[in-house]
Amino acid sequence: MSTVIKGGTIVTADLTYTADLKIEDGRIVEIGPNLSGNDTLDASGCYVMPGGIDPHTHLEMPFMGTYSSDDFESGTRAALSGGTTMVVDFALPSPGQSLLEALTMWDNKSTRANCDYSFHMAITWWSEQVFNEMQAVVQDKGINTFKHFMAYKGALMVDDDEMYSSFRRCAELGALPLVHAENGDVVAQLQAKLMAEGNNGPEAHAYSRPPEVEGEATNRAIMIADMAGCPVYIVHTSCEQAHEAIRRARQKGMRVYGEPLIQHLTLDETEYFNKDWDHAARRVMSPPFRNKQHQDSLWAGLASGSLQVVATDHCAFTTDQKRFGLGDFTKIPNGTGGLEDRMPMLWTYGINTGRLTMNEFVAVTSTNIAKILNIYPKKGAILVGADADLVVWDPKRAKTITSKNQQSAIDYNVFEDKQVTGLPRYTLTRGVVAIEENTIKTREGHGEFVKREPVTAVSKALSTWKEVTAPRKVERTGIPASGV
Ligand code: DUC
Ligand code: ZN
Ligand code: ZN
Ligand code: ZN
Repeated sequence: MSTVIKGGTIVTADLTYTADLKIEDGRIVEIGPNLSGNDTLDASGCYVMPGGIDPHTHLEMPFMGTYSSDDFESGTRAALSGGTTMVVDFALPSPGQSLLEALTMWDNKSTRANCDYSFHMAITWWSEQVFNEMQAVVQDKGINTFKHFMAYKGALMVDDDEMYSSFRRCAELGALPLVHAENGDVVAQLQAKLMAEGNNGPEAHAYSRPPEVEGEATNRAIMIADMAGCPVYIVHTSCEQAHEAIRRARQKGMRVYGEPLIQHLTLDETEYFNKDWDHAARRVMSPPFRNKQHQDSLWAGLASGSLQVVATDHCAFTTDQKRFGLGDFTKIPNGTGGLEDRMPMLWTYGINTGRLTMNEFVAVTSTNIAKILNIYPKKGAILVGADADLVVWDPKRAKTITSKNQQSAIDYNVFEDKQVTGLPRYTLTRGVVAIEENTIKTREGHGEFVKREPVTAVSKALSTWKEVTAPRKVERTGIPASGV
């Protein structure tokens, strides 16, 4: 059985050209003119692109006294309907829990996935057991990324001692540390102060997490990574201060990556000043939305390459769940959805405005992260032999985003009423059509776990270079006999 995608324009991270594309057994087998096969998908007037990869989701995650409401079935269905064909979710051991035990829990949940997926492993505590299990996670389980929370004090947060230990272990194992960069100690004090002053509404959430707490933590994570001799990936980069730290580090030759979210690119802090409590609380996430100056900085980073990936941090809570925080903003479950809307929103606000080129769009939604995660060209590529995870993108298809027609399980959408132009005509997961315009053909359980090999370090970080080029111990000729 073969499928041919016919009459489209292929767009990759570096090329735009006209060709047909033939698929067999879930893979691309031929690219060229006038191909034929058993089935034909009409791509005339469309762009054929690598399916999106969202490297930052929290599906069915226990968090802040509840569980995020999209599971691997509804979450990956939402992903496919918006042109995303792979997600990377966070396996989150509770402090004290074995990493491998947590991974089994995530393995069990993910059996329902409609598209391929992988996991990042979170380091939420430190011990000899964690040190040892990290090796099994990388070498036996095919996970080459470890997430660290510098915020959520008293819950998920790790301190600098734990982070430095884990980063050094990542360096040994060829793994990439990921960081949620916010200074959790400062956030905790600001939260207490705001509550004591009677400022308990969702707007206080934004005041408790100013850009400075993110900028400080981003700088700290980058410096600690450099001292540990590993690269570092900063998740949900939302502000100029964090972007500046990443930019500066990259300019010095450090392998530092930054990931803005589609929410931060397109929604701003005024959402928290909405008179309607539910409206504001539904948009509570960390880091919070920022002002236009920060948004412009993120767009500029995507265009210039100082920021590499657009993700969602999809962590969807219903309105009822958000209401846990009535009277105390610190109890509003943090998180927003976006899996279904990331690609159409980025196309509308990036391509249709002229901020990004189509090749940049493919790079930041798919190819760059495939390379960072070491799964390129299986994913993120249109090449013979690559998985046929593809989106046939109709730049003229338009809709108004509304929760009434969404795949996500929650009862609202943070992009409600936004007009988008640019939507999938078809989404294919390993050659199988999962979405055909408005028809959902997803198959529960079709998704497979994608193993990721460790990366051999090709260079040491700057501070490590210094260490090896300077003398380790100075042979002294003059040593005073004793102190006074
Ligand atoms: N931020 C959120 O808003 N939700 C999940 C975790 C996170 O860091
Ligand atoms: Zn986070
Ligand atoms: Zn509203
Ligand atoms: Zn997250």
